[in-house]
Formats: sequence, structure tokens, C-alpha cells
Amino acid sequence: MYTQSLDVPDASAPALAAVPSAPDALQTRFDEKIDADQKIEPQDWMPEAYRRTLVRQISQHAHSEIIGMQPEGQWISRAPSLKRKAILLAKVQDEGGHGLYLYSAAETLGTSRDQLLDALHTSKAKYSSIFNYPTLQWADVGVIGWLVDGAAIMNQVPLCRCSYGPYARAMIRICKEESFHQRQGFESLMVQMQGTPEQRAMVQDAVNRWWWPVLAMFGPPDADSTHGAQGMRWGIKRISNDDLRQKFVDATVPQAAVLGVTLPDPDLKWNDERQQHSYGAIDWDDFWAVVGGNGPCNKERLANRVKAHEDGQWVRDAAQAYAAKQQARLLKEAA
Ligand code: BYC
Repeated sequence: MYTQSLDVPDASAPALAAVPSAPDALQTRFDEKIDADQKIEPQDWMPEAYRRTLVRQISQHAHSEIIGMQPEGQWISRAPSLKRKAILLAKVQDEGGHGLYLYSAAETLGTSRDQLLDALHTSKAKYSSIFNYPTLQWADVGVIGWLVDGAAIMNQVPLCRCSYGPYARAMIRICKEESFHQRQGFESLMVQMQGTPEQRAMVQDAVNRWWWPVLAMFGPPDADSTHGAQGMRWGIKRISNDDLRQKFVDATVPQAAVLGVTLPDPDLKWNDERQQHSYGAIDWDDFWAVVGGNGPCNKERLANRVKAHEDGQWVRDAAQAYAAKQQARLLKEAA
């Protein structure tokens, strides 16, 4: 779908900051396209701030998918049946695939895969807070599918209409797969809730631990969202953090009732006047501590990722050697 071999600007090229500001006509054309809800494509002129915002968001999203393989991946060898193992294996592979589509989408903006990965491995780039919490028991895997993927779908369906073409197109496929992820999580929990009292207690315990971090996953309140308003003006984000969080709460409450679990919030209740649920206060100090690198699993997640990258060096070397050999053969044949 995308080229994965974009040229990276060479070091001798003038720095972007030195390029004269865009002629008004280009800015006007860009603004008209955004206003008309048309897609911006890689070859189109775009303001540098729009490009930077997209690289930041898309690469953070890609990193989240890749790091997000770890909490569930740890359960592949311990899944309780062959069926659950096959489903989980497919899901975790899907997350890896999502990361790859998204790195490709970010590369169309002129930032190389190496630069993106280097930013992750040196903690310059973020990934979603939610993947810094541990998966303590099997029910956590079902709850990740139900709640974390449920939150991801809520956040990502509007991104299918993002103004940047490659990101929007990647999101269409990702959302289809996320729907399967959410359904398998819910179905696994349904089965566990029909099991023994101990199994039901495990599901409730997992819900108690994941509920609040999942609500925080939508990002800070709109009043504290640094990029929110501008992202909405550019058509990158379509719905604000708080509005998505509210939609998620309203969609999840009836699902919890079907499942037979209690959402751990004494203030959660239907508000007739607003025609939506009210919910209790989110612990934003905990969220920022996790985002700042001090969550329960941040160090472990990053160390695993860096190790996997280093262990894979021989694969990259072999692929490059093979590509060089192929090219030399083609040149020889053409001569
Ligand atoms: N975690 O101005 P704001 C998945 C940061 S993968 C960490 O509102 P924005 C899955 C934010 O980056 C799901 N940091 O930002 C995979 C900013 O800091 P910087 C990942 C967060 O961009 C495997 C600052 O807080 N989804 O579903 O307008 C298995 C201020 O925030 C978080 C995506 O990445 C957070 N939760 O809005 C299962 C979706 N929230 O960058 C499932 C795409 C905020 O200035 N991304 N921050 O240093 C988005 O939609 C938006 O980027 C966000 C944040 C809604 C996340």
C-alpha cells in the first residue's frame, strides 16, 4: 500500500528550518483542502507543523502497537486451550502488523523507520500509557481485548476520516482487525463468567485493575490537551479526548451488565439531564507518572523492545546483503 523505501534527506541538505516559508498560494490551497474535507497526500505541500504533528501521532501509535504486543504476548505460552492460544497468537501478530502499516504511513512523511525506532528506544517518543500495566492472570487478556481494544476502536474509527490519506487508509484496515480483537476478548470473558466462582472473581479483579487506566488512555482532559484543538482544526483528530471517553463509558456500561461484572466506580450513574453517564474522577497524577516513564512496567517493556531489536540485527543485515546481491545481479544483467 505504501512505499517502504522513501529517501531520507541526506545530512548535507539544508535543514527544514532554513527553507523559506511557503508561498501564500500553497498555504491557501492546503487550507482549502482541509476545509473541503479532502485528503492531503504525501506529495502535497503541507505546513511543517502539520507534518510534525502527524509524525508524532502516527509514530506514537505505531510504537503503541509494537509495545502492546508484550502484555498479551506473555500469555501465549500459558493460554488455557489450543483454541485460545491460536486466537491470541493471531491477535498479537495483528498488533505487529498494525505497527508496520503505521510505520509505513509515518515514513511517507519523510522520517525513516530507523529514526522512528531510535526515538522509541531512547525514550524520546511516547507510546500509550496503557501498556505499562502488568497482565497478572489469564482474565487480564480477555479484559485487554474487551476494554483496551474497545477503547482503541472508539479512538480509531474517527481516525479513518483523518485528513492525511495514508494514515486514514491504514486505519480502515486496523479498525476491522480491532473489532475482532474486541469481540474475542468479550467472548473469552463471557465463557469465564459462566465458569466457577474463582473464574468470575478473576474477571472482576482484572476489570477492577484495568478500568481506570483504560479511561485515562484517551488522553488528558480537553482543557489540558496540548495538541487537541489544533489537531481537530487540521482534521487529524475528529473527536476530542473527553468526548471519546464519554462515548466509551456509555457504550461499555451495558456490556458490563451483560457480562455480569461491576465497573469499579461508585460515582458511575446515568445522568438523565445529559443523557449520558456521569463517572468519577480519573487519577491524572498516576497517568502522568506512567507517561513520564514511572509506571509499573515501563522499564521492562522498553528493555524487552530494545533487546528484540538488537537480537534482530542479523535479520536486517541478511536482508540488506540479499538486496545488495539482487541489485548487483540486476545491474550486471542490464549491462
Ligand atoms: N499515553 O495533547 P494531547 C492499541 C500524551 S494501540 C501516553 O491530548 P493528542 C492496541 C500526548 O502524546 C493504541 N501519552 O495529545 C495495541 C501528548 O504528549 P506529547 C494507541 C499520551 O496527540 C495493542 C500529551 O499527552 N492509540 O490500541 O492530541 C493491543 C498531551 O496529549 C496519552 C493511538 O495512538 C496516552 N494514553 O491526543 C491492544 C491512537 N494520551 O506527544 C490495543 C492515535 C496523551 O506532546 N493517537 N498522551 O509529548 C491519538 O488519537 C492521540 O495521539 C491521543 C492523544 C488521543 C492518544
